[in-house]
Amino acid sequence: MIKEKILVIGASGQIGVELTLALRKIYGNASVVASDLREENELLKGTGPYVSLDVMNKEMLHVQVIRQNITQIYLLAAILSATGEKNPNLAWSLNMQSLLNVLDIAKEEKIHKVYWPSSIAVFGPTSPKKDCPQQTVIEPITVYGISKYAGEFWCNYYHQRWGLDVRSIRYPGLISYKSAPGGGTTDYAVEIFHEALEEKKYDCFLQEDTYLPMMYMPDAIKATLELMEAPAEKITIRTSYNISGMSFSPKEIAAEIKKHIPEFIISYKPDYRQQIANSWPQSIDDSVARKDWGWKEDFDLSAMTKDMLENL
Ligand code: NAD
Ligand code: AKB
Repeated sequence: MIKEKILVIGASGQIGVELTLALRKIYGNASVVASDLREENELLKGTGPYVSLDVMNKEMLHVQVIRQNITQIYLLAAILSATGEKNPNLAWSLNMQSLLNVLDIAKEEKIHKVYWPSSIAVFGPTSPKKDCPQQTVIEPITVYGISKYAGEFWCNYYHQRWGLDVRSIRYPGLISYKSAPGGGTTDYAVEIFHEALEEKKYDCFLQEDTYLPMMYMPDAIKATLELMEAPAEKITIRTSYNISGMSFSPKEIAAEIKKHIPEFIISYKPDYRQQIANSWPQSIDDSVARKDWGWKEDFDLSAMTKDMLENL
């Protein structure tokens, strides 16, 4: 059996920390190299190798891939929806160039597998709101969504043209307690827990009835590992897979938190992120992922809320 050596780019971010730890459990600490532009996350310290790396510097990235004998790359560096609208040029440049650098090096160095996440942000106001299907009208209105949709087609292109085994998931908004979210529209669903515990109140930047697709981090990690471990012949989607966990509104998550913290109160002050949220579907049809590689979530709103409050 070939010994895999994995490079995680963006390892200090919300997903990167937990994914790196999960990969280290499977492949061994020394076989998973964490990397990021920012400093090593506290939770990663002492658990395995870390290199400081700017994914935009293609030469440096190439050197690391060769020097570390990398066989798989997980690319997580990106600028998310809300921050992207504040600096569209930077978001486009990072989100596209990082992917093109990785795909190019992966092709040249015959990397076995590449993972790159897309997002429900690819969908726009003309996509179906409920149970949004895998293949549908896709007209994103954020620079983040545009970059993700273009990225999906680059992944598909490298697979079709060069045979690169690149795989992807369109994550919903992710909720976690280990590492903080980084500038998304769905971040309210993490902030609300911190504020509920510390202040017993939360001023939400989305309206009470804004339903969005969401997922608890353990499910997102499970989906990522399952997709990456599935036999190649099971992967029929080489753009990016829809996956679904749960769907709720700020009012509903507040009611769930209130079951544990009765004095908790929520108020609403929608800002520019409301328009982004309004453009996305409320729920996702993930039947293709279920059929192809057996996807099934473990957490619903009530199980996730209980686990978040216990762990924070
Ligand atoms: P994050 O912002 O928390 O983490 C991204 C990490 O990338 C950060 O640690 C940052 O320092 C690093 N980074 C930025 N520029 C870099 C560079 N030039 N070189 C190296 N590292 C750099 O983001 P996240 O939430 O962990 O998201 C990871 C991926 O998952 C992204 O592609 C994102 O679009 C996607 N995604 C996330 C969510 C979510 O809810 N968190 C939902 C859908 C898709
Ligand atoms: C965001 O809100 O930008 C992310 C995402 C859904 O991609 N959480």
